[in-house]
Amino acid sequence: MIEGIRFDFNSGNLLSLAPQAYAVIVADVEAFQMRYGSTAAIAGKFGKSLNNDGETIEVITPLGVNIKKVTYGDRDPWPAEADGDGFSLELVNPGENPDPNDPSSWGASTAAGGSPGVASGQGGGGGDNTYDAWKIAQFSAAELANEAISGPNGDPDGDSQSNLLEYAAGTLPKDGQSVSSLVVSEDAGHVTVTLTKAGSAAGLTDVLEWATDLQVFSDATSSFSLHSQEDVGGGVSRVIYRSNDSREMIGDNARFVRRRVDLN
Ligand SMILES: [Ca+2]
Ligand SMILES: [Ca+2]
Repeated sequence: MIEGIRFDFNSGNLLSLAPQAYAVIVADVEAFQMRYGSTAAIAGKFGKSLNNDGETIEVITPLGVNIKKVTYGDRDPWPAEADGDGFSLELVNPGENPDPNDPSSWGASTAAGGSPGVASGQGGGGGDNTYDAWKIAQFSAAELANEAISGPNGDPDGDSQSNLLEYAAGTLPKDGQSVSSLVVSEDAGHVTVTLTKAGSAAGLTDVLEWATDLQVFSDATSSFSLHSQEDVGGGVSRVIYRSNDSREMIGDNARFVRRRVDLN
């Protein structure tokens, strides 16, 4: 079928497929179901893996007739988001029988982890923008089984930023160099707080708190307004909040500012 992997549907588990139905072929059934649940119809297993940089895929009938052939890539104009960041390459309108060799027929999955076995963006265990979907894209099956590593409070890269904060801020949970910062500054007499946010992060309470000492923090949400938001790439924005009151009026309240992230 292709250079990297080969799969014969005749020897698989699924010999027919209804119109517009989905099936997957996977490398490891157990690992797949651990990540995505058992909703997807699994036609069978393949060995090896597809190349992240591009490869040719062919679908051939038992009589050797080529039904589809596509050589995908990972460079422009192919969707860059699908290159190694946990997003999958998906046909945008599969029902319209698009030309698979035209890169514009393809897009990156709406959620990290893709949506194997169901239509794009329709869930599938890894298909929504939740912490669970994010961790599936970030961690291996063995790591997912260990809450201390992949759970929201885990910090496997030892950068003192919990997985949950890395999810909210759009940083990498297994790269200690990939960290987010909270920069408190002053702009025209007002307090500004600059931080990064992953645009896809959902299901979170992500708020600013402040305190006059390091003991008692209180919610500062209503004291700040969104000042600016700038796309810094990779689906991450640099967001600046600005205090509604002047620095002078706030007094000591903003001596300490922190970001609190909780799962809803
Ligand atoms: Ca960390
Ligand atoms: Ca990190």
